[in-house]
Amino acid sequence: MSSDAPLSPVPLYQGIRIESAELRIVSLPLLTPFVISSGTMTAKTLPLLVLKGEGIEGVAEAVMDPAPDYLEETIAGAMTFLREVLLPQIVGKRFASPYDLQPVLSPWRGNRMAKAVVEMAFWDLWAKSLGLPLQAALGGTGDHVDVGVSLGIAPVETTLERVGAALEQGYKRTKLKIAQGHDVRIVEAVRTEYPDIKLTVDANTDYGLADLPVLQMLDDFGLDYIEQPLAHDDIHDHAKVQRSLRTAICLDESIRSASDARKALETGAARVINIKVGRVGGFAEARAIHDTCAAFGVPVWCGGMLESGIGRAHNIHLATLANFTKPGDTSSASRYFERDITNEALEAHNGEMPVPRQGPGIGVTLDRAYLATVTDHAEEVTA
Ligand code: OSB
Ligand code: MG
Repeated sequence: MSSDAPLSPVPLYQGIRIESAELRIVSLPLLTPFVISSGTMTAKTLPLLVLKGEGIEGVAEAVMDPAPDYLEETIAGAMTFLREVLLPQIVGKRFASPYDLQPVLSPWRGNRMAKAVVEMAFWDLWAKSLGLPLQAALGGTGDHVDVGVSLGIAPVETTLERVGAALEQGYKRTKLKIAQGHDVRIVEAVRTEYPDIKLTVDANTDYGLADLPVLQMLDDFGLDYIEQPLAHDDIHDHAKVQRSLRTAICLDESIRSASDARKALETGAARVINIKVGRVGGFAEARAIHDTCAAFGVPVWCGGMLESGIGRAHNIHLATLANFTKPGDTSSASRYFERDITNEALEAHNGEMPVPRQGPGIGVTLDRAYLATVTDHAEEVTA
């Protein structure tokens, strides 16, 4: 049947005009200092970005530290780059999807953590505008993700207590931070007490090729993987070490992009990859790394940077993608903070972290009253 009535045109999707950006620095005290080979954290300081448009807010946090100890970026550098370069290029403009941000972000070198916070906040805004959970916009499924704990460097006795507590709570994998002189002894103690648990170590770049004998000693403990033993910017030498080990190497710091992942997997530098969306420049790159690894038959897992509930929510949604087959680092926020900046508590039960679903997008909301009390600095970028 045809009708004589003219077809009514489908309204064109206009995208989202970003009206303004709220940029903060937030400081949350840590319940216990977190010690890794490259430094000790007693508080989590994070840049928080809220993008506003179409009456909706998209939120994300950035993962760089005050000092360049994990990777090169710093909070001070990122704040300048965001305030003076990236945010003025997007505020007052309209974007139909997160991919339309790439022409603004990709011309600039590096600074993937600063780019990520912009891209991630827009994904939240976009998913909310479509009425979708972030997970669905990304292509993930399921109502929870499997998680383990990351335990900072501590004396053997303390470590054994912490491992015991994590296992009692049902966490699905235990990751021990190691450093030169704090490696074989601690792994041996944990392995002796817990012969069958899923155990990994993370060196945060503390070793060099000359330390191969130590890494070969770690090879005897049935570890699921050894994370980032060598330099942050070195894929090549990881390939050499991987050839001399039975245990898989997992790369974290060394993987900034899908092209890094391809190079690492082609050269055999790793057999597992840790994806942190905040490290690699956002969800577009995180998904590209995920897909590259899947094509190589290599599993990935979702790392963490002691994020507040905002960053944790982003991580959980990402980790529902199919190739995140190993337990991630997004454990309960209450392990780190007395109080979080989200209204919703992100708590794992039996090693399963529920996907937050308080509305569309990231599924958690800012506790504005508490946020105000933990904000060190706030500014607004308007068109
Ligand atoms: O290498 O994964 C890392 C924390 C700070 C810097 C680097 C790392 C970490 C963690 C913490 O391991 C994981 C978490 O968020 O619980
Ligand atoms: Mg790591």
